[in-house]
Amino acid sequence: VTLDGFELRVLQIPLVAPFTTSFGTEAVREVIIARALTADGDGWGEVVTSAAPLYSSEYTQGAWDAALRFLIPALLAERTLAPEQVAGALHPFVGHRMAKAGLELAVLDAALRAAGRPLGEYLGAVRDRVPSGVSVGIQRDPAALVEVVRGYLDEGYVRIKIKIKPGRDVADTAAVRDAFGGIPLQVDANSAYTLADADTLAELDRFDLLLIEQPLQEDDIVDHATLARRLRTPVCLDESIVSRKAAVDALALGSASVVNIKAGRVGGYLEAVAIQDLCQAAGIPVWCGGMLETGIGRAANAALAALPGFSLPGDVSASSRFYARDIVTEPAVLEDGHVRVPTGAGLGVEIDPVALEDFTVAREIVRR
Ligand code: OSB
Ligand code: MG
Repeated sequence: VTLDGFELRVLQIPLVAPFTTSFGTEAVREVIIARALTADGDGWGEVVTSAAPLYSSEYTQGAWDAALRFLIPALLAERTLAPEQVAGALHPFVGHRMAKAGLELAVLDAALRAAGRPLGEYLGAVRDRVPSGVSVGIQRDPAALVEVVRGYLDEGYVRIKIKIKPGRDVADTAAVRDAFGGIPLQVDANSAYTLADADTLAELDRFDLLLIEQPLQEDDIVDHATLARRLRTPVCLDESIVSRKAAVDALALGSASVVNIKAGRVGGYLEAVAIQDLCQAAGIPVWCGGMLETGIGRAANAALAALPGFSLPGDVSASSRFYARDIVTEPAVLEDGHVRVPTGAGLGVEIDPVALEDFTVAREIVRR
């Protein structure tokens, strides 16, 4: 595409209920929406940072600054740019993967819309819908958790993931397992433990979980391998897998037997596809993680999750799991426990300009 510029917006969108993880509680989703302005039309992307660097080192104002100061100027320095060239143009800048991913998605969307090609087809999707799992935050107590999970099961979600943290692990998991029998169930610790907690984590073995996600810290790649040998529950990495290379290393060390793939965390949807390719060749199941995406990122995640290596249900839930109002005109809905892969050109969803404007708290346009 011939890039004329980018528009960035910070949005603040209220969540239908506060979302609590081991690292904190959020009631409003703060997110950056990127719009690529090209000679052939616009494209949309989502930078999935949060307001504070609690999940990873990235956060709204850091991504905003990196994008405006370094990333966007590097992209605008090219006369024309194919989506496949974005990562290379941004490679000199260390880190800031969520910012890079959001810009790459905007360029991808613009190029694919112009070519009349759906993102799913471009990425290699082999399904027209994907099984929908739901990520359930920490609740007041295990009884409250059971009621929240019951609601999601009633809606049709095919897999439940509960957030855990020290002191809110075994009893919470036991409550859900006891209430609902053999449902597909997994837990996500978001880095809240250390190897010293191995005995507690081993207690989760009796619940026949699909996996335990990211028990230790992002750079605890060796400790995860040690822990994996102590547990019967498969260890899945989220935060640690920041690139294809990180996945290669984790698989070589035995740090993970399942991988959560999030395009934002790894610097883009193309890097995400490369990780699914790697894992598929290695016989390692992958699933698509979520970052409370708006309709933009949610459409892209549905396309990604439709690739053949995604053999476990992802955190690709309906928009209504987080939002009463989305910024696209046809938000993702749950149909028989699945979310449809959009078939229109590019992301295959249209922006609701009024909703976009209503949620915008900051806006910047950079032109060549
Ligand atoms: O660890 O998967 C995670 C949300 C924000 C940050 C990290 C995570 C999550 C979730 C929500 O679990 C997943 C979703 O968007 O459905
Ligand atoms: Mg996670």
